Amino acid sequence: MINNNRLRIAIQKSGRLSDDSKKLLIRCGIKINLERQRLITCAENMSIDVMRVRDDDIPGLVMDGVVELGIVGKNVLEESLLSRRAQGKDALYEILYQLDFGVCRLSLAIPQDKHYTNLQCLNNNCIATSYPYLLKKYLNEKKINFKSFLLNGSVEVAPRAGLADAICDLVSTGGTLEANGLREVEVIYNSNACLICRTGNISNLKKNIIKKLIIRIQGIITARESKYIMLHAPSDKLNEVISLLQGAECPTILKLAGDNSRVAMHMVSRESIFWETMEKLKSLGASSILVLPIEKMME
Ligand code: PRT
Ligand code: ZN
Repeated sequence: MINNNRLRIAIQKSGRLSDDSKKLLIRCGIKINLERQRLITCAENMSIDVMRVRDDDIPGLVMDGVVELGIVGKNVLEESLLSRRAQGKDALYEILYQLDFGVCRLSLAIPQDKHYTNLQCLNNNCIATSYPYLLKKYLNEKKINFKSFLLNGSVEVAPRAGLADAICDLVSTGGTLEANGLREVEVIYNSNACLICRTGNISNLKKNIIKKLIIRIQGIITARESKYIMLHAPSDKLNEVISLLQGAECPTILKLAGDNSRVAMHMVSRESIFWETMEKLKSLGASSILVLPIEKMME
């Protein structure tokens, strides 16, 4: 039985977004036991219920007001939005946060040996896809005639099976396309997971929990992208060291016991530190260079 005073969040039950979605909620401090195969799990320490469903159902659950929040790929969200609009249904939601997982692109791909110079080469082709609305939007804008062939899985085998001339499917590494003798010719949509919220009446109680969650998510994501750097540097090279660490905030400079020519520097960098940067620091005379992950951040 759903308690209406509790904030409801829908995440993917099992698939590419489920682990990252679960981890994000847990790192936000929500205590949930997702071991049991339940549709709805109640958090022990906050007024939050987590609903685990197929990713395709998440936009509808948010837009129809069954849950307040959802974590879903923008590809699924946009397809569902276009499909609802085509059926004359409302699509009321807002994207609260772009998440740093589920990164992929929806692309057009053709058999390796098929001639291709530009989109016109796909004129009057039959294109297999699970995303007919996104495909139609893109090709209509480019004034390309085509026929779409709806497949909900194994889209990449369609050309070989003689079902289509080309495909429009999600790509991340490109390995699946290559293994199926296909090549990517156009990216039609870039996607990542996002946190969405339904619009309309939401009680102040729930709004406050949502605000708190967003601040925590922001803290987790900036912490993930940031690093804590500690190093020893020659006192006369401080400016050069700082200019190498572009993403770093004002460093803390500390004296080193028994060494007046060098100082210890501590700083938070908003960017990843690559081996190349560490090598340059070393050549400036820096030593004991430590790059540490940060767990949480609040500004
Ligand atoms: O059961 P349910 O409906 O919940 O899951 P699903 O099978 O529909 O979705 P799932 O778990 O496969 O993907 C969920 C979401 O993850 C997608 O909607 C995207 O937002 C995101 N995502 C990120 C991906 C990929 N990367 C991805 N590579 N979804 C699918 N793929 C598939 C793609 O369809 C192709 O078959 O992986 C293959 C290509 O991968 P590469 O690495 O070989 O290019
Ligand atoms: Zn799905």
